[in-house]
Amino acid sequence: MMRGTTLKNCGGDWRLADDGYLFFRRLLDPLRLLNLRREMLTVMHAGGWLVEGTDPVDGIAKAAARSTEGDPEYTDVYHQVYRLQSFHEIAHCREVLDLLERIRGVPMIPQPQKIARLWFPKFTEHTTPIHQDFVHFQGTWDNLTCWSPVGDCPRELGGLAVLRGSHQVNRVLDHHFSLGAGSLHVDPAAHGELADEWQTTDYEVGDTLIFPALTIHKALPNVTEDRLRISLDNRYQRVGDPIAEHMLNPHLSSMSKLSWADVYADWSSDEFQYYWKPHNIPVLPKITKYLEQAFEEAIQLARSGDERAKLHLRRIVLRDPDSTQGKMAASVVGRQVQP
Ligand SMILES: O=C(O)CCC(=O)C(=O)O
Ligand SMILES: [Fe+2]
Repeated sequence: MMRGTTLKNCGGDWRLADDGYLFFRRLLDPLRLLNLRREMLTVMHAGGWLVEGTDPVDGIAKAAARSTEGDPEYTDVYHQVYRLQSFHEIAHCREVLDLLERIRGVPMIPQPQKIARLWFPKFTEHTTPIHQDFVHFQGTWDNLTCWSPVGDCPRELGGLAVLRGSHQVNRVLDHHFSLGAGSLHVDPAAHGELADEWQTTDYEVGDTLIFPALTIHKALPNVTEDRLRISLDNRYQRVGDPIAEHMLNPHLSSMSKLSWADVYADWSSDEFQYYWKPHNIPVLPKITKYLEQAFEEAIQLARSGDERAKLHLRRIVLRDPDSTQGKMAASVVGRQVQP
């Protein structure tokens, strides 16, 4: 349970090795983020997600538009947001890169796959579950995730919480099926050595939380009445480290086709287009066992009547009916499924 402990503000103090995270207030320029917020929400407004007559920057969501990763209607709007030049450019800002290069002592590069989370209110069963990033983003354990809300993010809006010191398990823990972003969940209680020290804060615009790929973390539920939670989570690696192949692609492009050429179509500058190519980063095949195991678990759980697993399988049937997983999911939940 959340003990109400607060993230320590790092200032210049390097605590990564002890705590498994660093937290900086106002690392990013708040004005730049607020401009990005307006741009992103203007796209969401055009996609029908916001209450008519409200200012897009307030992020007031229409209940009927609720969707999440895995839903085709989420990907449709998300991929429009994903085309924004400013959304990609912010991952290259010097404040972050200089800091990460001081931490690692070598040149760092943002991975091509940038991520935004556009989280609807009161859709709490889809909250990002407890996990280690390695199962999703792979590459090396030293990759650093930078999570920043795009706008203020008080606890009730569902910011990130980290389990202090959890990176010291020094291995990838067993993850199991869960609803919520990534579909994978780890139970820290199953690993006795982990202290129950969850830490979070009321984030303000510009704040950034940084952690390596083994640190256990989760999102808090967005329990606000009607506000979208918008955040960025980008990953950085040493220029010489290998990258998992899927991180070279736009996020959620496996759910709905989206190429870098599509992403770049309306950009006014090519400075950050295909910026990783000259570095010839070694590419590793994607490790598929984590998600394959979660799918198997979802099938077993759905067969024994688990509603969350059934919901997960229905999404797959809707999204991808002719794939191997889609057919197997349909054999459990049927083909005629309501979104
Ligand atoms: O923002 C979220 O809900 C998930 C973010 C996350 O897990 C991450 O940044 O690694
Ligand atoms: Fe994560």
